[in-house]
Formats: sequence, structure tokens, C-alpha cells
Amino acid sequence: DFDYSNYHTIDQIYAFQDMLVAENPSLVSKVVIGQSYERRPLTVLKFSTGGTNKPGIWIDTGIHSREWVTQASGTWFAKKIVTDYGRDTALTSILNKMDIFLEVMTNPDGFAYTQTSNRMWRKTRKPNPGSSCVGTDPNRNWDAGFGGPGASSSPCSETYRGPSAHSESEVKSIVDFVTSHGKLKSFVSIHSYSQMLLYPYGYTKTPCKDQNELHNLAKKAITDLASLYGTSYRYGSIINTIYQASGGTIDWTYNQGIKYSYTFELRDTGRYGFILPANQIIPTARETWLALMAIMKHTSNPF
Ligand code: 0X9
Ligand code: ZN
Repeated sequence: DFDYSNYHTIDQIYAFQDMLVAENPSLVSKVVIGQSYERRPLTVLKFSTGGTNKPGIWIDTGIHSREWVTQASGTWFAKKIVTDYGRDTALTSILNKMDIFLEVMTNPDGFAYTQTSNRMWRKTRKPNPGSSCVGTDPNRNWDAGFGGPGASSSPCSETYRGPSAHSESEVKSIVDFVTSHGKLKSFVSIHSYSQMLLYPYGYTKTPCKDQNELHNLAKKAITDLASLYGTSYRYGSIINTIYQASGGTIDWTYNQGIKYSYTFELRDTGRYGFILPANQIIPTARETWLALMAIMKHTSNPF
């Protein structure tokens, strides 16, 4: 049985995903949206109660490979969905209206590298021609203010934006999925650490047009999150709350018309940082789930 209170290898998580599909074939399926630079499958778990062309909710974890509590929480969320469907009335009604898509290992090459070579690897693993430095920051590679302030043009930087927007297969595969799906209503991209819940924009100080609604929903979500263990989160737009960042995921998804676009920064606030002890995985996942439920409930029933 899968031990959610420990960190797992990339192969264990791929096997976990296949097992979840095998055990819950009427609810869960696996969608391969592309392959990474090193040819690993980019797998997305689809939770659906049937029907065609339902609106969707997207959740991704691990786009920055060293943020291990996010992939670990993603596996916990997957199990939580299959456990609660048909038991929890709120989740059941969400899933009766919408499909949920969950990409747990959004940067599998980086994740493998954190397990074999460098625990602190953040970027993709595609070489950069003319440089000995490897990789692009997949959270600076999106076509939203791409190339502006808050990203680097130097391949050796941790925030290297890449040679062009969507140059990274791990990003382009999501772009193609989002555009071909066409009916995603919420997009939640999960990072660590800092304990923040953020909405667009990161590349500009201009408030997004849904700022009021996104702000109020963020407040509700972090209030629910804190109700479990008292973990305190800050919230607001990316640029006002953390720092200016251009080419970020949720700025692109928001500009595509996905109103409920959010980024989480999970535990902690820096004591352990990216190296969060395994005994905090389940508490982190449990409290985050309450915030995700607030966002998903509002998305499926905004009024
Ligand atoms: O710098 C980042 O990419 C994020 N922080 S992290 O420590 N996880 O790397 C924050 C960026 C804000 N999010 C987006 N621009 N989408
Ligand atoms: Zn991150």
C-alpha cells in the first residue's frame, strides 16, 4: 500500500498512478499529453464521472522539480478524490458537473535529477546551445509578458526564460492540452514554499479584470486552509505579494480566459524550505485540500 507520509521516486509515482487507474476504472483514466525532453511520458490523471465536453478543473504539481512536497501532495489529492467521490457531497457534486485533471509530475526530468544528482534542481533538463548550463525555468517560459522583467535571458540563471515562449516540451504540452480542451474553468499550479495563494498578474501591475472576485475567493480558501492546523497564508496578486515574474503559468492561463487561475506556494516559510520533512506531507496536503475545495466549489457554482 502506498505510504503517503513519505517521499517517493519517480517510478513509484508512475506506478501509483497506474494502480489508481486500475483500481478505479470508472472514475480515473490516464491521459498522456506529451513527453519530456528526456522522453518521459507527461501523464495527467483525469477524474470524470462520464459525459462529453464537460467543463474542467486543472491542477498541476512539481513544475519546479525540487518542490517535493507538491508532487507528494498531488498523489494524496489523487487518492482523496477517489475516496471522497460518492461520500463527500461537495466533491460529488463538483465531479458530477466537471472533470478534474491532475498532472503530478509536471517536470519529470528535473524530478529524476533531484533524486539522482542534485536535490535542488528547479528547471527543465534541456541543454542550452552555446552554454554549459542546462535547463529553462518552466515558470518563466509561458507566452504572457514573456521576456519582460522578472525573468532572465541567461541560460545559467535559475529563472532563465528559455529561447522562446513555449520552447519547453513540458510547457508546450500543457498549452496544447488547454487550448484543445477549450473548457477549463479553473487552473491551479502548485509550488512551494512561502505559504501564499496568488492570482494574476505576475508580469504587470495592472490589476486583472476579475481581481475582486479572485481576491475574495482567495481569502475564503486560505481561511478554510487555516481552519485545520492554523497555518497562515498571505494572498494577493503575484506581483504585489511575492515579486514580479514574467512568463508565468497562471498569467498565460488567465489570459486564455480561465478565470479561476491560481498559484499556491505550500509550506513552509523557510525553516526547511524545499527540504520539508516528510512528516509534514500529509498535514500539508490535508490543509491544502480545503483551499482547493473552496476554489473548486466556487468554480462549479460561482453564485
Ligand atoms: O519564482 C517562482 O516561479 C515562484 N516561486 S518558487 O519559489 N516556487 O519558484 C513564484 C512565481 C509566481 N507564480 C507565477 N508567476 N505563476
Ligand atoms: Zn516553484
